[in-house]
Amino acid sequence: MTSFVVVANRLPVDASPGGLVSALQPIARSSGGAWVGWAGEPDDRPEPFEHEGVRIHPVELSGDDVDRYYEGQSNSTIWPLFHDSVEPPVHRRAWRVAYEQVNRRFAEAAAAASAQGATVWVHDYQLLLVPGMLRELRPDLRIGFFLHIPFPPVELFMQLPRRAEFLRGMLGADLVGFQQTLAAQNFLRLTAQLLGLHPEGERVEYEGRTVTARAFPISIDVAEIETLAADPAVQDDARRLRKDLGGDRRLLLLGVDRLDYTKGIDQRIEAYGELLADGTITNDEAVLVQVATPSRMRVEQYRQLRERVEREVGRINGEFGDVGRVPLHYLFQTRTRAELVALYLAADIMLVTPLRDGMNLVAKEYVAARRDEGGALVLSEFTGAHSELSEASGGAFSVNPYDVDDLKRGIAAAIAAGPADLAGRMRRMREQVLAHDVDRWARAFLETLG
Ligand code: ADQ
Repeated sequence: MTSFVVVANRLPVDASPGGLVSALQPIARSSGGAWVGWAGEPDDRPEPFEHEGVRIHPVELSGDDVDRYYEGQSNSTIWPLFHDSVEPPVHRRAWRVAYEQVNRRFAEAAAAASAQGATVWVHDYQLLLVPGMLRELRPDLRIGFFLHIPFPPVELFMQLPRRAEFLRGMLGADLVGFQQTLAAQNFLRLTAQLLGLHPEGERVEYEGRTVTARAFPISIDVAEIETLAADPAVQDDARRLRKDLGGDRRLLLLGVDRLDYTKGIDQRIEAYGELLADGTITNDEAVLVQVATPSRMRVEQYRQLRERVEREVGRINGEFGDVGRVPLHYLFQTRTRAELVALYLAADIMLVTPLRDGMNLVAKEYVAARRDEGGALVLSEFTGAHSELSEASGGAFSVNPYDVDDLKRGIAAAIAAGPADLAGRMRRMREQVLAHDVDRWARAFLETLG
């Protein structure tokens, strides 16, 4: 039993990319803690084991659990609803039942792994009920909860069947963390509207305890990215990439995302196609590389997105490409960290244009990689990263991804900007990212919880 326990849907043991694991692995390691999570394969429960200095407690999910709790309630109900319903959420009673059963399993595993008075940090939308269940099992624990995705406005949350139970689940924590202040405010407002509580400032009394709701904007392991960016082999790769894509004369635009309908990938590609069609850019001058890591491919909406994107890529290359030179390279692949950093170094313009995103770590990784103060970031208003990289620093080219004309305007502005302007923007964004890395984020959360 340990005095610090992370509880998250996934264990930090495989190479599957995703914000959560890349953010938390270094912290659990440096504090010698335990991690409760699913190993990622159905019907598989290895015994607890040690991995890179972290005690791992696997939770078993059956094939049905994966269908209902993970792909169903988590990724087809809560995920779209919390992202402004950019795809319609699907509601199924059987999914809710499985979600509750699986959340109880996680809570029991966390209770068993925690020493008396331990600090337990529960993560994300798959485990909204865990703080409340864990509180019942172990009132001695200090419980923190962090939501990595947006928390929706009151009127959207109200659509969720059994909404009060989800809210009570979150209120089981002593500290509820969000990416943005607006999300914390939505949550507090909801405790009044749905449960008749009386929030004051960022606190609310619930069942004789004080629950605090506050924004803790997540960040990245800056040192990891900077080290890779300084590596001569990575820099060689970046030069080779540019050469392969047609030399320095060609402007390189880049997108890096999980293939997810919240990321605005199809809107981005549409805007790029229109820039080619109206002659703002030509196939000789510009090339877009879109790396999309496969994600949730068993969920229907994700399969449809993949088809839409692939059709549009084919159309644009067919229409504007030439033999041996196409305007759009689409890689439906997962790349290593070093390969991503080489792409970041090679890219003149990074396109981060989600319809809604809790934070978006790719934007911060790009900025951290640009020690040369080169490059430009085109960034959606609807990302958490926008407050730091655009509102606070004026560094990014801000766009509304729902408006193709505005996307085109933002990209064109980044293309037209002079080198001194770009270097100034990058310098301001770098100051922000370098001063707020993921260690500081975790320390701030845990000190507040402490
Ligand atoms: P995600 O939705 O997964 O995270 P993001 O924050 O961009 O989004 O993190 C993705 C991570 O995966 C990044 O570290 C990125 O480098 C990596 N990645 C993306 N594409 C890749 C590829 N093709 N190959 C390899 N790696 C790739 C969720 C929320 C976000 C929030 C994070 C952290 O949706 O809003 O920022 O959690 O809280």
